Amino acid sequence: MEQTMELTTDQFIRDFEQTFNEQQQTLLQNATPTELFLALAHTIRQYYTPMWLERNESLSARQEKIAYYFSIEFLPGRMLETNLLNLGILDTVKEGFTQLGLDFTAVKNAEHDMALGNGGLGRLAAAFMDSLATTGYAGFGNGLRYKYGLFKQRIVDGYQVELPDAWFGSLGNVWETRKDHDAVNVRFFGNVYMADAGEGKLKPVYSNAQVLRAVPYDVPQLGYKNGVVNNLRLWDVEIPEEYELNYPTIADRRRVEDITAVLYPDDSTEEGKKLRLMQEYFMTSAGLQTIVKSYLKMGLPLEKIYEKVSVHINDTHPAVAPAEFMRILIDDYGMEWDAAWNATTKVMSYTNHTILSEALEKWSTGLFSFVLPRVFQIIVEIDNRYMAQMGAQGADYARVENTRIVRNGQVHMAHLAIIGGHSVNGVAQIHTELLKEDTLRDFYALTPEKFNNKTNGIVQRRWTQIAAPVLSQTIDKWIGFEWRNDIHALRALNDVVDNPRAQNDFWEVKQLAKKRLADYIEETTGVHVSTDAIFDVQVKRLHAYKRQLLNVMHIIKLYWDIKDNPEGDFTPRVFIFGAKAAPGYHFAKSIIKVINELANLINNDPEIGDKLKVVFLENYRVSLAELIIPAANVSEQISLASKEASGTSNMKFMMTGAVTMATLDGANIEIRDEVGEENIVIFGMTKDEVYHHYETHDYNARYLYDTDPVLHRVINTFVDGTIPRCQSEGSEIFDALVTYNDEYFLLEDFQSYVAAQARVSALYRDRERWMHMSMMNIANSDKFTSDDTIRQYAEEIWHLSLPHAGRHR
Ligand code: DL6
Repeated sequence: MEQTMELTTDQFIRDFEQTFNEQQQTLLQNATPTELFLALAHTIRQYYTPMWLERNESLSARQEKIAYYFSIEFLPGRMLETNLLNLGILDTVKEGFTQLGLDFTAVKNAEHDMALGNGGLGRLAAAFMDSLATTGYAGFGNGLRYKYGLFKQRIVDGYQVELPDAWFGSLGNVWETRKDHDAVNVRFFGNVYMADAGEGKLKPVYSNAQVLRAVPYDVPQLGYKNGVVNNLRLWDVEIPEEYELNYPTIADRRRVEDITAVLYPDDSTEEGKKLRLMQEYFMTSAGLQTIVKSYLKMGLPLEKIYEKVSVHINDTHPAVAPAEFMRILIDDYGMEWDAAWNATTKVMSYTNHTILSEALEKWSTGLFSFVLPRVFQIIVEIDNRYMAQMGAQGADYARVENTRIVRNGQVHMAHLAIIGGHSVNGVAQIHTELLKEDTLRDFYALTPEKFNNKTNGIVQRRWTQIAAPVLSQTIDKWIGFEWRNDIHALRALNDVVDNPRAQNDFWEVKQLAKKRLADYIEETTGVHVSTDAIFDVQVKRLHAYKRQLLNVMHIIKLYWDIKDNPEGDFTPRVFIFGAKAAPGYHFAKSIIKVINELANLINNDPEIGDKLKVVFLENYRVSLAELIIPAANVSEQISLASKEASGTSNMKFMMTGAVTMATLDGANIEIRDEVGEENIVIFGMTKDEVYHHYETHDYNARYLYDTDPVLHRVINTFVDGTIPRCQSEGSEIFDALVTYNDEYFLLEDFQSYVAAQARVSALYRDRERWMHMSMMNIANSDKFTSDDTIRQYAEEIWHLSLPHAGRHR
């Protein structure tokens, strides 16, 4: 049943003014957007706090099973509007602000993005938090309370410059509540040996360990109009009072505070690696300790903890969880190994988010046993028992050897997550198939029953109702309001995709979004772009496999086409990029530099004019995505087939009416299945063709470069001085593409990409056809709701019941 707050505008104004007066002690009209934001956030806190308390009480009274989602990243972006929307009071509050003569947009923009994530992985975790609350399932997040997010990106002379992202800043996190009573200790380093504990049992004895205090801060996760409030628990580190003397200087204390200072500290040094491992263990141990404690409060037997608790390992960062859980059950609560192992494997489940082996974490046994000596002992024991058990079952020796946890001096974290759990899932159909066939094929052969697929999803409410309010109103106009509560109702739009008046409305909506973005582009980069042009967008992390460079090569081709024939009949395009490169990823940073210099060249060439523009928007983040995505005509999803596990921006673009330019990779394939072949533009090799090259070693990039004159000219452009101020970056790119045989097959896919882009230009000129495609994308995007994805996790992996029925389905 829908449960929105009963709140009149007058009541809101009274509540807001009272909170503001108590907090700020100044006149409303003199207040800065930040002061207004703080007062508004505190007003909202008063609204949801009773629901939060009630939720916690009812979950424990009913002894509900809870799933805990452990993730090193959570990327919610701004929370203000989501909280208002989910409480059902967004319009009331906006109206209240209008009546008070205050600018709601300025206040909303005063909130810093909660940027505890890097990209898709963290955004997915945040989406799942929203969807868990919205569907009503008891699913809680567990992560770290970083003071600095990934990094703030500035572009200086075309180069990426990384600045600390002080999102936490002086305001802190207005949404959080410190839960002191749930603080626990976490132990690192030292020596450990097993001593006789009587009754034939052993207990660990530690010496010289470092003990740190983990203090939780809870951030409420509100369901959409259903009164449900779940919890995202973020851990912070403190020095326990009894150990204060060990940290006499500020520098000593800072070293401890580093554990929750920054997301993904540089791990190119041993110190950096150590810090990351400490971060991962810190949040995992603290989370698991409190989970066991709160389970025991129910008075139920610990061996049956799996009946009330699921722990989900999101990517390999929290993959120490099975070993730590074993440690807690055995060392802290005296459980026998077999009972503990039975409980552990039933509690744990794991999502893999990549087939790139470098992203599947491994730790050297030296470092691991130094930082976590007792956990290492347990891992070795798990590994030995695994080998023995598999041997006893007569499993293929080579397979067992390939899947063991401790191997060649390394601890393989993905292996621990798989062996120590009951479920492994990929995040799109093709990705799960690849895990089974390739990346994890030995595991699949040994334990096929553990494998399943859960295609990613997005919080469509954020990408429509918040990011694209005018689009949302237009959908209301044509199919009514039901889709706002039940996204599957969006399919009614299929009936009007060829209605000329509807097409016109949706065209105008896109033009408005493009105008908003064009203004932002002009304001931030000084580049004027015409909204008559196709807005062609690629926003995502910068990585060679995502092939931003293929996009660049096509832009260079267009540049030469116009230069060769300035009077030709071109369909104008604005290419928009947004991307952060990992600080240590040199090649990705070179691509950023080249994009910026190419943009300078093109944007300042009067002969090119409005036919072609290139824009790189700095500091891509959730709030910027909310501006960019609804304004896109074309969504670039051009990774090498097999490499993008799923992608989620592809889903956001689809649902706001962009047409996808796609390889058959990740969730693009499922998007094609939903919209139909004729409403998406597919190009490039299939994953089987890619694998064929891997098997036959027959790929020859230099041959393509030598024999295709267009490619030849495009690639030479990187090094012949046409693009100024990037000689060394251009050479690096040339070498990657030609000298080192083009790891991601850009040259092979180039002509097919160019042809597909030419099709896009022709299609865009046929407005009826284009609007049909665009609206078909919106109308058929419901499959990608994270509400349905999370239902599948809840039902098929975590086996949760529905304590509070969300009304949406
Ligand atoms: O599952 C969320 C997201 C996928 O949509 C992306 O395709 C995938 O690249 C990303 N994976 C990661 C893990 N590390 N790497 N690379 O971020 O997960």
